[in-house]
Amino acid sequence: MIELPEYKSGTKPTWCPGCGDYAVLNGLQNALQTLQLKPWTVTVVSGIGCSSNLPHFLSTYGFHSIHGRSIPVATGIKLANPELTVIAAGGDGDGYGIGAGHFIHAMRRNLDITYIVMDNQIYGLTTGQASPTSEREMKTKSTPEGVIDSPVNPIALALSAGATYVARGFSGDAKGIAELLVRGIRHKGFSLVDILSPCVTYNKVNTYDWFRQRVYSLEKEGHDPSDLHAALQRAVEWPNLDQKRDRIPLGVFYERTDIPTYEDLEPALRHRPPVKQPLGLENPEELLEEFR
Ligand SMILES: Cc1ncc(C[n+]2csc(CCOP(=O)(O)OP(=O)(O)O)c2C)c(N)n1
Ligand code: SF4
Ligand SMILES: [Mg+2]
Repeated sequence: MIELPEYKSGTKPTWCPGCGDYAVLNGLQNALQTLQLKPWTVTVVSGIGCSSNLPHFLSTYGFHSIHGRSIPVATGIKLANPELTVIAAGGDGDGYGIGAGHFIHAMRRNLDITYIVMDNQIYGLTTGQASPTSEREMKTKSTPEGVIDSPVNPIALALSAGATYVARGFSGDAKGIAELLVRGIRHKGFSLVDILSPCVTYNKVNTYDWFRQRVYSLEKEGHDPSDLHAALQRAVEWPNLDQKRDRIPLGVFYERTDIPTYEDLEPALRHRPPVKQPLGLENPEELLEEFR
């Protein structure tokens, strides 16, 4: 039995007190423990941002990559060793802005990875500029007269791009996050778990209270996650062009289990994954020496 503390690294998070990302870390550690995944069989890959510091606080393998590039690195790791549980994690700026192209293509490939986006609708690390999910009219350091772009709708984007597990959590509910992550990590195929994770320092609009007044449970309303059309209808409830802010669905929008993964279809993996193949170098130590 692996106990919860075994998923924690010795490094304490440096997030601001009250940051939503604490609940995501907590939810992920609980999910890994529920699944009894051995820390050395899990790799968590991030980009750059406050949220992307997450791998440092876990005892699993981790890779703190560069801005917007968690998905390509996660893809490489998964294809080199498909036996690993690969989780990508980061922020809304990282995943839905600079990394948006990678995000879309990983979904249409149905790679078997879980992508956690800590969506605070702001650039936290760089001290409060508008992000791709900032709402219209929001005043930020980079938009002193208010945002004029429409926000990205990550759930609708994921559903249309081919993700086979699409869910939304909220940092006001760490238990709910853990449940969504257990299901997402178990799911064979691309899982997006977008988590509304308030930035208490730079986003004074989308606060815990703001969300608490608007969120509701898809499950309690009898939503059927196997129904793509119903999922799309729920997805466009928020955010939407009319700026209706009354109802924000939480939970599993969609799950489909009969689509093959990229790894299932990739001819190069039919024989043996790269990690199990000989390096083809006479003296690998000599090569490694160059990087020491
Ligand atoms: C190529 C590149 N462009 C810009 C930056 C500066 N930068 C670092 S983090 C960040 C945005 C972070 O926002 P988000 O991904 O939402 O993460 P958060 O800090 O809100 O968790 C930016 C623009 C960078 N590091 N690299
Ligand atoms: S700046 Fe915002 S996102 Fe970053 S740690 Fe503080 S509360 Fe969290
Ligand atoms: Mg952000």
